[in-house]
Amino acid sequence: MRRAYTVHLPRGRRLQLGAKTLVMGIINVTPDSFSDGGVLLDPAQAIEAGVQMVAEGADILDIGGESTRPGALPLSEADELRRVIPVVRGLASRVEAPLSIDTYKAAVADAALECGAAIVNDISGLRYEPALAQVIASRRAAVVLMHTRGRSRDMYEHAVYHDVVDEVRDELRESIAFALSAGVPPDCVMVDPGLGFAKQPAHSYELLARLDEFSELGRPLLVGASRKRFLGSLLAGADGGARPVEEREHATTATTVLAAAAGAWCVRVHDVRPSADAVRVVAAAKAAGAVRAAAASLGSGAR
Ligand code: PMM
Repeated sequence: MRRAYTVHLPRGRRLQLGAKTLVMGIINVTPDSFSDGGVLLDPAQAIEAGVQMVAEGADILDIGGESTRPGALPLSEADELRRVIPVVRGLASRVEAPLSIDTYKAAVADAALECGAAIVNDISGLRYEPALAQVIASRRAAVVLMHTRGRSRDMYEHAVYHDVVDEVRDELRESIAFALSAGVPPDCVMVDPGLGFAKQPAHSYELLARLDEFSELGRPLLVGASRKRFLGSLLAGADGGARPVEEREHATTATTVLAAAAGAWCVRVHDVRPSADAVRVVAAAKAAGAVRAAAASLGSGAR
């Protein structure tokens, strides 16, 4: 059964997470992200891309300045601020959709929240910079706690699990406990299993297959599969080479359907329209199923 959640955002705003899975559009202001690096380095272009994503059905925009692709090197705080802040500021004045800042750095999150962002999307689940938790608490922001292990440069060394779902869930539970201990209210917290992060392809598929088991955490679930390596390697061509990133869109839509059907509250994607359409189809089918179930239970009650 899909739970409805209300996530509290700064300035008295709320995100209602109901029957339809939300779509988070990705704006990577980076020269080197694995899927779209270099496309949106110019702030004006990144802002236009965000406006377009909202027109195509994005409910949230996620702005990031540091690539987290495997092997990527960390970016300085000053460079990250230079990349993301003009985009956050520009989009805050152009779109109603809540803005999320994809960073693990406390100073970058603080500046982005000051300029109008409402959500911090931390790929490290508050492990890289624990001080980020206080920033989120004091700004009354919402947070996505994603699961990973190690750093981008060495994450695959840590991709060893006995039961990937149990272990990811336990490690997310620790991140949630840490956030709450820093004063982040429970209804500001969302979780993400971190597909592809310190996961081999088989781990990502197992997580996708067992997403419903994350409902035990009692927090809304975000799923980010868009264009990831585990899709590219599955769809390898006859030459054995992975499917290029720009040809992974149909596979990404398949993951959106799986996530929505499993009750995820949000999917994070590069190409908004296909996923925005897909979540509407899943919501309509689920609503029809609910009507049928209600009618059946009324019928059995009458007998
Ligand atoms: N994936 C990437 C970056 N940030 N954040 C969350 N919450 N979940 C993800 O799966 C995730 C993320 C890497 O993909 P990108 O470089 O295309 O943004």
